[in-house]
Amino acid sequence: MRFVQIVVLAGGTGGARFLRGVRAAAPEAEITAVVNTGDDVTLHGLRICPDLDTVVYTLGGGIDEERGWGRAGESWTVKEELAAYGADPAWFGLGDRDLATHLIRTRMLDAGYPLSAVTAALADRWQPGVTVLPMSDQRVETHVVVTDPEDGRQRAIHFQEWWVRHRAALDPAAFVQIGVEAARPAPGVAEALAAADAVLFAPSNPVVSIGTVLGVPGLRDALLASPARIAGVSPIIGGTVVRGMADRCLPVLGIEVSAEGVGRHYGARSDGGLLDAWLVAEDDAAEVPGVDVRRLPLLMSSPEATTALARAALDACARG
Ligand code: FO1
Repeated sequence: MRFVQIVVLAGGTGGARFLRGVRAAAPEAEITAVVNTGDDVTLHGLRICPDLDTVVYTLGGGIDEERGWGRAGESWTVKEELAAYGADPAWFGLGDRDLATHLIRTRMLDAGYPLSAVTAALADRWQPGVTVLPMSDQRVETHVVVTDPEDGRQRAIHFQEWWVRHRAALDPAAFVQIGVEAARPAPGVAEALAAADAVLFAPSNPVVSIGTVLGVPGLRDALLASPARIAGVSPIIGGTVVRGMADRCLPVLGIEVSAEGVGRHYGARSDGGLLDAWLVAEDDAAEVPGVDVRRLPLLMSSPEATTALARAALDACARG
């Protein structure tokens, strides 16, 4: 089946790589990425949107492939200078090239442009070949409730501090999406879903990436109103994550760290959930009642493997 309009819900690195595969598998299709903005953070006075930047850099050829975030050919002079001043936080790596993105984004946001317009302006330079939409133009920030090891008291820290500073070592008690109640899907999201003939969940973090996107009021309804079948790709292979910290997040929501656990969490469209199909790794068992479970190699170990995975996800959306 030739797809005309594809929508992909995505987070950061894994989502961006998967999108590269979708673009290669369906070069003739209109692809819209609906990207998580819960990781966004303001540091040193600049608004930073990690998942949007990772998607735009990856599809535009500017990403540092080894790190999976930030710019290729990066230098860290400003970071060093900030550290020399003792300017907090020192734990977040702001590259010199990457800073230009944050300076432009912050200036445009301060001038009153919505995040979707800012993202389109930044993407214009990179020509990602897909339409990159933030999940919402309203600010939504994921904060993590942790127990402070020093005094045993609970406090909320920004997701970036939990992940970048503490490598998710502090046990999370809860994830809170600050501001999500007042958020709405960004312009173009509902329209893309209404016109879609395939909707894919990238193998991104089901809690803080895909979960945050699904938590935007109105987004689930727009998904379920779509004429397209919805196929997801498991971010868990053999009971563990390929990268990131989904294994630290899933238990907080009582979700088993397995392809089956995540598939059941998203649920079958036929009984109040979202999935029509669920792609899991060859060695993973996954009983997800009401969902068409397909086994195949999931590791995005090469462009060819990623394209094959994307093609399989699209095949799972084909009718009949
Ligand atoms: N991740 C790190 O592990 N260390 C960093 O210093 C870091 C800086 C950074 C700067 C800009 C950006 O867009 C992403 C950055 N990331 C860094 C990755 C970021 O934490 C993740 O991309 C997501 O937020 C989690 O998936």
